[in-house]
Amino acid sequence: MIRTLRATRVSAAVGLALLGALPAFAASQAQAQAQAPAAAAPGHRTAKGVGVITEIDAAQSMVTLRHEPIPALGWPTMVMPFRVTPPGLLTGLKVGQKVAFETREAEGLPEITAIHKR
Ligand SMILES: [Cu+2]
Repeated sequence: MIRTLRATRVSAAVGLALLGALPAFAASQAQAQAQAPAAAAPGHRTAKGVGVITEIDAAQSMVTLRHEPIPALGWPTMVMPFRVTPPGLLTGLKVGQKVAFETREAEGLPEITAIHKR
């Protein structure tokens, strides 16, 4: 009986501690969302990758990359097209260049939200 009471007190204390931490957590989440690109949808994963440009379609704001594995998204090495947002990110890039990029899951094709020569 004594043990049970103690356990109850401990879990109550943990619960209170978690409640106390919540406002700070919520604030940091709000800050992170405020700093994200305007179109960022909650729940869409983002990740960084490295690859080589195999095709650029500036008219469609598309780039095709042979990218290295991206463990955060569970992607192996592959060649795949990305939508580029904003399209101006493609300026100055050429087929054959090695690039570092940031990608975000989206409806349809994943989007590249940052890309530059390595
Ligand atoms: Cu891929």
